[in-house]
Amino acid sequence: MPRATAAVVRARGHDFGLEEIDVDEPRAHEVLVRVRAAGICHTDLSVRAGHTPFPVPAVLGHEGTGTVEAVGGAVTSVAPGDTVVLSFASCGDCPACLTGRPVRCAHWPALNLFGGSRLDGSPTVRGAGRHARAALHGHFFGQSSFATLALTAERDVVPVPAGLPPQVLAPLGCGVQTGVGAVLNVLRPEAGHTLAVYGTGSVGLAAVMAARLTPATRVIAVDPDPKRLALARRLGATDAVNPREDDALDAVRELTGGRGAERALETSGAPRVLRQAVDGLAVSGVCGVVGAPPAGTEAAFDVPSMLDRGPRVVGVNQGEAVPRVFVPALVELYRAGRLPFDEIVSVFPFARIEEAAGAAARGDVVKPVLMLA
Ligand code: CXF
Ligand code: ZN
Repeated sequence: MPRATAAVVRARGHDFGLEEIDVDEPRAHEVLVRVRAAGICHTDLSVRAGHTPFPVPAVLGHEGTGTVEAVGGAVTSVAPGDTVVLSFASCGDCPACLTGRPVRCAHWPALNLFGGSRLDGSPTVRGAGRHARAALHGHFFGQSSFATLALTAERDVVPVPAGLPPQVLAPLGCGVQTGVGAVLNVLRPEAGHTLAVYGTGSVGLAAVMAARLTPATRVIAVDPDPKRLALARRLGATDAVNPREDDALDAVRELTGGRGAERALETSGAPRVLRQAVDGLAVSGVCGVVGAPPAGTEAAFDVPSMLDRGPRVVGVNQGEAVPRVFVPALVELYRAGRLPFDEIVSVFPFARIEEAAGAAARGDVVKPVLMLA
């Protein structure tokens, strides 16, 4: 069994600890990837804190890039040595997968979140040394990329050109795909529209960058951190609103001549902000919801104004992207200088994963990326 070094969360709320683990050999349709870089996403920290359910002890990590180390006997689209980006898992066989919506895969929760194993229940990772006999959960988003080796299904890796900075490729498969896809695949602002982006973490800033590729004429970034607002402006926001200084709802209405924003994206996960985002919509506006609060969180809406104004509130997962189509497009747009993802990345050595997680939680960095090799 291949041996790897992994960041293991032994119990809810505990630190990541580097440990040796064993990773299963690839089955027929699987790929073993030597991970070079892995992004930390809010969902990793939410699972670690116990806010998003996943069995522990576990190897988390659900964004990454690396080189194919070995492939199963039926794999045809990648070969050892190829550079790949890791993305979420989908079954490929259900009606949603067969109609090009892998994010809506019938097995999405089991494959990506709650399972901790392959769909058939078999583990993909095992503890080594003194943890050899204890259970270890992996296959997080079909990958568990906080390890020097990740075992994934062939359909969940995206071949990309060699030679690009791994720290830029690493976050494409979740955070970046989520923000850019929300704008380009779902909200699709039209000429003259205003897009209001609530929260300027990696998803919000990726959305702001993507808005520059659309005919939206006004892009309003809303965030309490002045440094983030300055970065949002550099990446394409035409206006910045600090809710600590101004009422965000009033500000959005004022900036849009009283109409409200035709499109909004809520990335903070705070129900109060979601309410604001919906209240700040123009008539027939659309609000995408990507911010993920703890399981069970509810939000309130003004019901009569739903009838008067016809807002649409749309949950968006992974930018509703098909990774094998969308990630290569993201790579091309980065190479052309049209989506400068490098501007939101800060790199950390793998061994400093706790420091990286702390910096992200404090908001000191936007997208921490761990360098594993
Ligand atoms: C997650 C957010 C929480 C629900 C599953 C998808 N997206 C990215 O990490
Ligand atoms: Zn994520």
